[in-house]
Amino acid sequence: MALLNVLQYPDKRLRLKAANVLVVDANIQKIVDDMFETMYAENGVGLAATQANIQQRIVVIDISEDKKSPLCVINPEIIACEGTQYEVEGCISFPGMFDKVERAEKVRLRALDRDGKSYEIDAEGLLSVCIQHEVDHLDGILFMDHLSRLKQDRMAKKIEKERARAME
Ligand code: GNR
Ligand code: NI
Repeated sequence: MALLNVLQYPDKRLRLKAANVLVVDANIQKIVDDMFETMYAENGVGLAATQANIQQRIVVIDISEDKKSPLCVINPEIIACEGTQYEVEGCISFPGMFDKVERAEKVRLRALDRDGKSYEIDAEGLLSVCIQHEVDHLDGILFMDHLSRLKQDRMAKKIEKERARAME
């Protein structure tokens, strides 16, 4: 297993669109395992391959307290959604940035597991938010894109300032 480097905004590679996984083979399983290790090391509840500069439709999620409920999500499809919720989100690619985002309240997810087997689950609350946040990443969409232009500009400026300070 190995830790992967996580891209940080404003890295343009976060905007790349990931391609479907054609076969879930040992190569893909290695990426999945490395992504879980990286997500746990970063204290995240999810990680999309795009964040690790891998342009394949692979996501790992674990929203449990004890971090013993890994969910492997390959080629995710949100096949139904219902309602709306408005909750605070963060992102490993935006350290220290948080804001409320409007999402569907419930989603039905279809995906492949680590063995390449298709499954479907219904999700609500944080799991539903996380699924939508991660599928966005695979399409090059970031949580800040859901904010008002004013909030986007403020967040970009704040990040720019912090980067400038870190360079001193
Ligand atoms: O760790 C994460 N926490 C989180 C909290 C609220 C809504 C979404 C998330 S996802 C984030 C990890 C991450 O950046 N995944 O792409
Ligand atoms: Ni994220």
